[in-house]
Amino acid sequence: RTKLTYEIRANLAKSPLTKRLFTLMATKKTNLCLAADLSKADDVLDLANKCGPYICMLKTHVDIIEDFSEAFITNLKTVAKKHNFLILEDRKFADIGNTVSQQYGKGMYKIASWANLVTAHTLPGRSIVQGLKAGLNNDNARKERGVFLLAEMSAKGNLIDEKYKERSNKIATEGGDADFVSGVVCQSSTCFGSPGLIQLTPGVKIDEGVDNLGQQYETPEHVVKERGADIGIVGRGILQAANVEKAAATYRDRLWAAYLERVSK
Ligand code: UP6
Repeated sequence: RTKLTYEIRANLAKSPLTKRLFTLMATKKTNLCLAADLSKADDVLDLANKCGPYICMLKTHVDIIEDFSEAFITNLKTVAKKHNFLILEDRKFADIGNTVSQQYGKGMYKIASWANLVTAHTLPGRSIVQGLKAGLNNDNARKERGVFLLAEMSAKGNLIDEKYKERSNKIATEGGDADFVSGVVCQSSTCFGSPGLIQLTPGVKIDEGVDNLGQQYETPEHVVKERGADIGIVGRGILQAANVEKAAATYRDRLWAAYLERVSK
């Protein structure tokens, strides 16, 4: 899987949205996902405007935003269209299907109406994917939607073991949900083998190390070449830079160069 180009893998993807993401990465030449972990709507929009040209996806935690409004979503969608990136709401759903379907489609945020992609834990089993699908109402069901399933975490001391990882892989690759699962959030190339799925890897920073709350970082080159990341997620590496636009360009360049090297060998 990790030796194939994104163009080839676009043709192997089973969901139209995954194909679209692979193609977007290949044409825009970026495998950078920016984690926009800011608490003011305007700050997220400003960041998205500045870094938009360098990213394939913007990752949100909508429940961090203090002044959330429908206007924010309208504006975010406009910026996403202008700069050609997808929106991933990192909700990390983890409940029974019936609850998840409501959390996805209803409430204040109506995530299913605007997020191209979401994340979910595999802890509840396959029903979590079915619950998400059930959360798409008639209107949203016509839009392209997908989920990334968590099979590993970057947090130090997390409880995920080999068996959990293997079983998560099965949920992602087997069964009838290939049209909805876009990939896996994980830390190693052994998480799954299917070339039609995308590996999303957080915990990426030029200065590797650990933060004071257990987040573990590896360099862009390490996550792409040694850990099998197809897309690297970068938050504070960019957010805390003096110039976010310049930092986004640097991360894009380094992640992309690592990918080119990986597929050329
Ligand atoms: N994230 C992780 N590790 C995981 C899963 N998700 O860090 O295993 C998410 C966090 C955060 C981003 O929720 O939004 O990726 C990482 O941000 P950082 O680069 O600022 O640490």
